[in-house]
Amino acid sequence: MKNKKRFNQICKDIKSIKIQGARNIAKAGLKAYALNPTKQAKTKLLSLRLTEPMLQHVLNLADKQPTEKILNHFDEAQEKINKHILKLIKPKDVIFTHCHSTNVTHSLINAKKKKKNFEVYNTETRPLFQGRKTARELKKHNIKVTMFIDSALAIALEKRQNTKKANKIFLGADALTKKGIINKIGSRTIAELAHLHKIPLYIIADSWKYSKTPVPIEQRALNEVWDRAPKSIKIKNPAFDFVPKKYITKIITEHGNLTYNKFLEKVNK
Ligand code: RUB
Repeated sequence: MKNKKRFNQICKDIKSIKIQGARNIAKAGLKAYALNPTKQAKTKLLSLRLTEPMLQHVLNLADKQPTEKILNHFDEAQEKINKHILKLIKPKDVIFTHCHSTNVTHSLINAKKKKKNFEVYNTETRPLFQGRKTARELKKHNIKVTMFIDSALAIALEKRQNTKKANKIFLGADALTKKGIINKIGSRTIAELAHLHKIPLYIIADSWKYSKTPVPIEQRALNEVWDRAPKSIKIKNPAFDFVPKKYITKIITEHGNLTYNKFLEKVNK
């Protein structure tokens, strides 16, 4: 009963975004599955966040491998990613990011610890404000952060209204597919603007997010956008958006800093 209660609490925390981001969701899902290793539990966990192939990957592995071994992968992959990011960051870089991605924040924190001199611009990420989590975490590690409201995206990327020009964009990913990546809503707009202003867009992600099958886009509760909105007003709350590979300069995974097509060759071997 105690395990069931803990399992249900983890499910609740994943659904409510208390636990958020692909890696945290996959790790928490794995923990929950260890408490309740049944077919129904797996189905329930996979129904919580639809756009999470890494969770699926990890739950499938859980039937074959010890939890410890699966968990080790996350840190090993992150360490390799960190090394590539360290080479990529140049003095005085202004790096733009969106939402909260552990693959992104961990690599930035590592670069700061290795004395890289850069600053970060980020967006608050409505409706659930995961950008605040990013800003807090980076600031805690003495990284200079400037946060913008989502609608100020163009100002955050260009040199206007006393801002600098962001010269690199780092986005995480929930899903990596044959045609491109899926990440937090807003990512497509960021990618299109990056293309327009010739700002390189880097996707920083663990390769376990790759999916050979189509990945659905999660639609979230409407009250996250407007609580008790008039019934006559239609609201949409898509959690994620698709970014075509043509907008991606490079993807940085544990396999290296690669063009998207080279990455696909690696994962499809
Ligand atoms: C989080 C989000 C993150 C990816 C990658 O969305 O879009 O960029 O999940 O995260 P949400 P990580 O807040 O809706 O879960 O790098 O931590 O795996």
